Amino acid sequence: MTLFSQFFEQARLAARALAEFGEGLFSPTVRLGITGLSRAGKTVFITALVHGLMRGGRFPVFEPLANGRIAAVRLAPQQHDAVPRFDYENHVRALVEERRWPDSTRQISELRLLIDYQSENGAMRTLTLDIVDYPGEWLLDLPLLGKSYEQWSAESVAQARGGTRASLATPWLSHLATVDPIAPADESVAIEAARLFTGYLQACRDERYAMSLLPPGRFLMPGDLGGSPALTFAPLELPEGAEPPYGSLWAMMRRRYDSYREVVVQPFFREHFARLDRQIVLIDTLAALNAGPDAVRDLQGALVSILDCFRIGSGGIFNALFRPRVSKILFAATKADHLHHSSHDRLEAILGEMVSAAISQAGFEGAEVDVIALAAVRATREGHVRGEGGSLPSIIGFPASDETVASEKFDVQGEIAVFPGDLPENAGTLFDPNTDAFRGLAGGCGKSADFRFVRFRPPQLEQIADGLPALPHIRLDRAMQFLFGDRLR
Ligand SMILES: Nc1nc2c(ncn2[C@@H]2O[C@H](COP(=O)(O)OP(=O)(O)O)[C@@H](O)[C@H]2O)c(=O)[nH]1
Ligand SMILES: [Mg+2]
Repeated sequence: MTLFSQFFEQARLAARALAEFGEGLFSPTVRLGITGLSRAGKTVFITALVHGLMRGGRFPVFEPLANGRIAAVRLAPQQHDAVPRFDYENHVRALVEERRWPDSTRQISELRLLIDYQSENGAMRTLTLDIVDYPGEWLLDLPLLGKSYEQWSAESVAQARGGTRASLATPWLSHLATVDPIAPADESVAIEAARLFTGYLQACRDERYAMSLLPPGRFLMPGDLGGSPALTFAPLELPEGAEPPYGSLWAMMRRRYDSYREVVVQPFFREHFARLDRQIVLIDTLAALNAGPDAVRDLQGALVSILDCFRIGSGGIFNALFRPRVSKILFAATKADHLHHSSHDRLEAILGEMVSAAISQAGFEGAEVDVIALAAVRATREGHVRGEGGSLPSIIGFPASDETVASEKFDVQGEIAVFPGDLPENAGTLFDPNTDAFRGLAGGCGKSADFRFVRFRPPQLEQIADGLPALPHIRLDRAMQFLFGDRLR
């Protein structure tokens, strides 16, 4: 970015901040970002939160509701006309009436809620809560803004050759070996390279491997850009210190990488990310534990990248492009209902360990950060099953129809009880770099993996006089209190 365009950005942001500040004086607004990698639980979280607020769910820790200060919660037309609306009505129907998990979304979307409440001094007020759902994959693109195509290529190729990734990258790497970067640009070579590279990224995301750190984010979550030239590029193996010959494949790939940064990455950070006030980052910690130590390390790397986006006052190119104004960030381990409650605190401790390591690695300062283990929707109840060592704390629920355990498909109609495995008391043992700390599915051990978390169907609800009640949850109220409870005082 040139100096002039940086200056222009700064001026534009300052003008906008002033305008939004003025607006905020009349109607207080919180823009709450909900992010997380695909399948972390964003859609379920937003649906359960909105449904719970509108139906007056059981939220003892969410103070304004518990104290009866919330008079009404309603949906309102959103602020931005060009952003898709979060499809709340369809998602809630799926979850509550049809007892199936909502369809996954691959886009940014918004939903506006108006909360009428009585302030602590007795006055009636309305808080506007703008909920913004966006793919966490897109946050992982931030580092690309500071990297040339050549740097990114070298790093991506090196990364693909190490650890678990190597075997998954074979088809792409063998193609790469046949590509001459200084040959004349050829669209069909670019398409094939992008296809194989995307295939490699997708294989890494597969639940057996559950890798997290996989930029460019739009290759996995294209939004509305699938198939466009800005997404049709891939790393090349390049001679060091040289410049691409005019008209070469290398030159074309570099141009597309640069467009990706300009037309995709920068607008996202400027138009959406920079406007958030509060943020929850949903993390499927259990999926990483399921997959094994490599996935846990990879998730750790992704957390560092994510925190980098929220760093205030880091200077340089990022701050010229946007100033994060998020004042509170909550990292949440989702799907805690896959564990017996005796393990909820342990799950929180595991994520807490990862987040504090990421905070020191990223040299993070800025927002207030907290960590929680939650289930936006509780799909299970608890019980005990008899095992070899006596009675084991287990969870009971209806297995999702497509669920398999150690490659055996469930064909049961009724409920099942599962012992999901014990999380370690000392979270540190999971991150010991000197040992393969535990066994996961990526190791190919299937049945002997240390943890195996089963997917359940959403819970059955008892009909009440005026429809279906709010969904059961675990600690959703604590998350709400942290994220916007203070704005309802
Ligand atoms: N048991 C349980 N499963 C959940 C919960 N949240 C998400 N899931 C599961 O995770 C899947 C992905 O969730 P979704 O909200 O679509 O993820 P997104 O891609 O981040 O929007 C769902 O289809 C459910 O199977 C939860 O609170 N409890
Ligand atoms: Mg979603």
